[in-house]
Amino acid sequence: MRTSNAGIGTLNYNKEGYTDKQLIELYKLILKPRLIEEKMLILLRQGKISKWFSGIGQEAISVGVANSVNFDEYILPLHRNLGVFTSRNIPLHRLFSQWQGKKGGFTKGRDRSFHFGTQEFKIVGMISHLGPQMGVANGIALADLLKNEPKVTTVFSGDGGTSEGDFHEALNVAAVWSLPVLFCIENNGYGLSTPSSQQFKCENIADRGIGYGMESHIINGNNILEVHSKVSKIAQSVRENPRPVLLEFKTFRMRGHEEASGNKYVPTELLEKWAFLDPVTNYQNFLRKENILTEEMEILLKQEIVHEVNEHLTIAFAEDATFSTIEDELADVYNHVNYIETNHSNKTTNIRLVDAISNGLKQSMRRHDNMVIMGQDIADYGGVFKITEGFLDEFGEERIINTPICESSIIEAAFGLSVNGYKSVVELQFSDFVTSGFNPVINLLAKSYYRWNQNADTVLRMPCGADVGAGPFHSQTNEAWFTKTPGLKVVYPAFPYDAKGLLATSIEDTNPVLFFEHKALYRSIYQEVPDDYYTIPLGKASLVESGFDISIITYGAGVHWALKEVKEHQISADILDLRTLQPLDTESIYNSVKKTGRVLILQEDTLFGGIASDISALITENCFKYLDAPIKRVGSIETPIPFAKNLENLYLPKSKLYAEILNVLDY
Ligand SMILES: Cc1ncc(C[n+]2csc(CCOP(=O)(O)OP(=O)(O)O)c2C)c(N)n1
Repeated sequence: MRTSNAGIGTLNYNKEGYTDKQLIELYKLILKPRLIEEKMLILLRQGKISKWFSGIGQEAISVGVANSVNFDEYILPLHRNLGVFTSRNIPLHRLFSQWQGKKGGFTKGRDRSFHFGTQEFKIVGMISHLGPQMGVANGIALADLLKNEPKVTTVFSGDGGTSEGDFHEALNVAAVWSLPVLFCIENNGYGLSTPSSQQFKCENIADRGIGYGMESHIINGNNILEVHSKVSKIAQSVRENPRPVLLEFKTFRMRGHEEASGNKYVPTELLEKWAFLDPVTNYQNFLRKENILTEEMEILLKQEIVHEVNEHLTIAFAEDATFSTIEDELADVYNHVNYIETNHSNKTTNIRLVDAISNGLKQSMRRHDNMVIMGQDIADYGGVFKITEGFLDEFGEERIINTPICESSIIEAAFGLSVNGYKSVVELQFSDFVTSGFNPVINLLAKSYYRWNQNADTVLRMPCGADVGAGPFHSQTNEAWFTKTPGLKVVYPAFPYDAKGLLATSIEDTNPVLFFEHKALYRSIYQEVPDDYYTIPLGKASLVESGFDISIITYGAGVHWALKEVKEHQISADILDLRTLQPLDTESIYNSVKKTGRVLILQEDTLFGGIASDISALITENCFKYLDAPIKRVGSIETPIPFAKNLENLYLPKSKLYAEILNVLDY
């Protein structure tokens, strides 16, 4: 059955506790987005702006909520929340420029509509995927708790968005961690064309609060006074007693999903019924009936807003179209931080790769008070690889945070922490499980700096790799999923010394870094490692073996496989351990190729679409005339990773490596 929002009855305004001045102020605030929208709809028809997601009929929520919280508290709005932006007093010309893709906006023309954030106005805008907003809010709220600041973070979602896993993960995390977040769900009856009845089964979204152990409320979303008075009270109580609260606002979307899509699928009776409940005209009528708003005042208020809109539109239209250069665009993909290179004393200890990582992580925690580690089973248990063993005692449960099994939400929280001034390291239990958090890595962490100059100061630790008899879901080395995505850095050490120094640097670096740790190397590779804290720059390969006949370019376990063959068969080879894959040290690659003229690129991952292919292409493009033989790529066979030892051996390229080296040498 096609049912939609059950409705909210009538609008009864209760002005108790409000002065006339405050009531008028709220009217001005709710009128403004309505008048801006009316203007935008005209401009849209004239082809002067592109897409428009209308919030008409829902303004009482954006405006009521935004004015219930303080200006120094973060809000995370969605596509229909113009009232949030106007309530934060963003100069309108900046909004207009943003919508026209101009530099006076917030994304230098790189992202559209409300897809931006601004630290200046404490707003974190959405990515298209909707749901991640909620996990980000958790991270921001967690940072407030860590700073002991009594603040509340407010995040919006539509009813459709509550079907996303992000919603469920975020509510669960917020409840378990008692985070001061207001989850504001605007139940407007439809998600695009899908009515609520096809979106969720329970009667009210608020009913879901029980399942998460979370307080929830249903609020009449068309009644500005009800929204404002109730949310103000709840926000204050959350500041005093930090906890998440689920707020369901019953409302209706009066126009189509976006202007081009229309709303033919909405029954006319519904539109008529809700037109009677219009949040702006009803409030206006109430104020008029109470003699708080006179006709003259009304005209004056409207004139003022229309004048402001027109004035700011003129500014935005006068602004030049956005131009840029390739250099400028590339320069904004990463935050170019100048961390201090740190050297170490000569005191060393012979330790394993796993110890070096643990050691580096601990020293970084000591160095950065604003750093937390999050992961599954990392606190008392010390993590499945025991890398954080003992950390809880030294740093406490505030900074060593066990997480529920919800990779997406935790990666989103890492971004929120970064927005609110915290560094984080997230331990993925196995790198395979990053698939459950793929969206925020690719779309949130990687793109935010380019979009609105917001860095994602987090390191994702990725225990990876085969040769451990662990089968298809605990053996992958999935770096290629990330090296392809601008905005991410990818580090992949093969030795304890490198692992410790590169981890320290990755943590210093305020860009998102995926730090791959090969499980088969954890306890098999020893090295003298400095006891002190030290850093190693990213983007510098290491020539671990020097020779003349062939360049073997590799990383991770491949370095050790290559070393074994070269030593055993006394081959005169360069073995270049890339150490970081993004940024990639092309200079060292080309220097080695120019010296030997023969190249074998070895990766543990399946061959097709891996980084070996790109390195091969780069060498062809830049060093073709130095080559004495075709470039050979060596990788695993194109299957998932099998469990049984013999099958795994068949899968991995180790056993064929020597023959392939000979082929290149003999060409
Ligand atoms: C992950 C994802 N899937 C699909 C979409 C396309 N999409 C954009 S908005 C929307 C409907 C959202 O409905 P709701 O959350 O109820 O918010 P409303 O638009 O009604 O305010 C859809 C399906 C998207 N943006 N992201």
